[in-house]
Amino acid sequence: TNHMHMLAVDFGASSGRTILGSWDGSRLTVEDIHRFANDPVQLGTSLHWDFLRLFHELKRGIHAYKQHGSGSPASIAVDTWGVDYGFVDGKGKLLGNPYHYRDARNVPAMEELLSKLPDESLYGRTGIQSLSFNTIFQLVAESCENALQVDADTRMLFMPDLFRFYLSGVRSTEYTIASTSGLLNPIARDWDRELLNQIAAPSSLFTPIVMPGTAEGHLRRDIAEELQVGPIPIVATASHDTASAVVSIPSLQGDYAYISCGTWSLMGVELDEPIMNEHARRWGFTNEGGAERKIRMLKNIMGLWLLQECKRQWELEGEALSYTEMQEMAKLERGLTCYVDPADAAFLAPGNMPQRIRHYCFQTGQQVPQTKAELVRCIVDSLAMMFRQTLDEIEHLLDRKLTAIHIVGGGIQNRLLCQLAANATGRPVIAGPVEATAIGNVMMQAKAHGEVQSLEQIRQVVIDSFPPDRYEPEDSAQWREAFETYKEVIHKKSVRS
Ligand code: ADP
Ligand code: LRH
Repeated sequence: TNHMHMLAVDFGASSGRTILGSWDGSRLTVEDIHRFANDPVQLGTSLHWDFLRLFHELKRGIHAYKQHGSGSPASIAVDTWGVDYGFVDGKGKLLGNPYHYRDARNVPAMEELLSKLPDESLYGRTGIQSLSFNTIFQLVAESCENALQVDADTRMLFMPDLFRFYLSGVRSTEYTIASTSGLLNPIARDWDRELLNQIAAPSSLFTPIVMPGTAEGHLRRDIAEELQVGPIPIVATASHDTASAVVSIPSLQGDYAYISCGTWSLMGVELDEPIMNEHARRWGFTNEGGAERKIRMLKNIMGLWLLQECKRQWELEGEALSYTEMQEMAKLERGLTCYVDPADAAFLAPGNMPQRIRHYCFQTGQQVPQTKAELVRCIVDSLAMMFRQTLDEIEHLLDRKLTAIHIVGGGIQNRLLCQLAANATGRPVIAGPVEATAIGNVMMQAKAHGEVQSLEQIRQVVIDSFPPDRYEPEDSAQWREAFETYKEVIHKKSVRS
């Protein structure tokens, strides 16, 4: 093989990046060529993504590649966060601006649907945990606003499909992103038509589903002319960011849990078939689709969102801190003094996070964190505890012990979190790669080009190309004891509310 260049465009919920992947036939190197913020916009009473700006950044990334001077890339692929979508009419016009999954309209829509269709039966059909922002509930909200009464040529496209459509003109739905919607049958890996009927979504809205690693069309001629590049092939990669992240876990064993750690912490295991029993439902596990027909059985843990919102609040107050500073100050704290339940619905919407965390601690009769350092430490301790609890639940569901925790994504730059995750779980934490999502995105493009054949082969490439860091568990006895306190606090709160 000659050197091959591929562009991965990874839109995270907090920031996006264009990564250049260079493949030499056995190893991959990656290089950032463009980075940008992804700031949602509150417009009137609604919270939206700024799709036009994001599409502009996508083009700027392709332009940056051109400046880089490496000739035409072999392909481009886009991945994004889960669940969100837009509508495109028969003429290719975007109808409205895509909503942000944290928009307030989803909670009542979820309650409305669950009052007609109990969670047990919904979960039994889809294997997806009922979170208010799942596409299915968003569509119920659309339906209440009569927004699903569209003409027969209109299609719903998930965010990566939407970007791909505006790059290539092809309207299709990639499997891993569709699997986040709560609209698929996880065994058939296809739309659950009966369910679509039940929520009054016209079946004409939904396009055929393609599997990740499929080349589909080329960069539209008008964009190619605008950017003065050639007819670059466009690939449908594992276009749910978490699915691409899981593709690049550097292990060939099956005895670990992974955490894809960014805005969210997605913790779980890779399986061949979903686990959809009553324990899995009650504990909040979801069964999303992975590359190579795998199932990602995982839990959506609120994650570093809690830190992001503290950081944003402190900026508003004119006391900006970097993530590095936040982490350094929290490291000096004693720790294990107070906890929040990261899954508490009070933390989902954007807002004054320090105040909400103090309120939670006050309500649960704990020491209330006063300083910024105490607040950050409370969040990181709580996340580590939730990882421990989730590990226990996964081991129970699988009926076997797991020997390591793999953490990938931007969150591994929080070294304190990695160490505390090891302490809390009593397992070594293997951290990296930091750009797991973009790497998975690129390697699924390589697969579409026939450069690699299997998930094992891809993971061997990641092992050879991106050596991870390792954290050994410390202070195990102290953490075991503290875990009992954490569980009491969480339990007390959930019983009261
Ligand atoms: P997403 O894809 O969801 O937008 P990323 O994978 O980019 O998220 O990870 C973003 C998170 O990484 C931030 O919320 C922050 O907590 C963490 N992070 C980024 N840079 C640093 C840093 N220098 N030190 C510690 N944590 C960091
Ligand atoms: C993480 C993520 C996660 C959820 C959420 C909405 O970026 O994709 O897996 O789906 O966003």
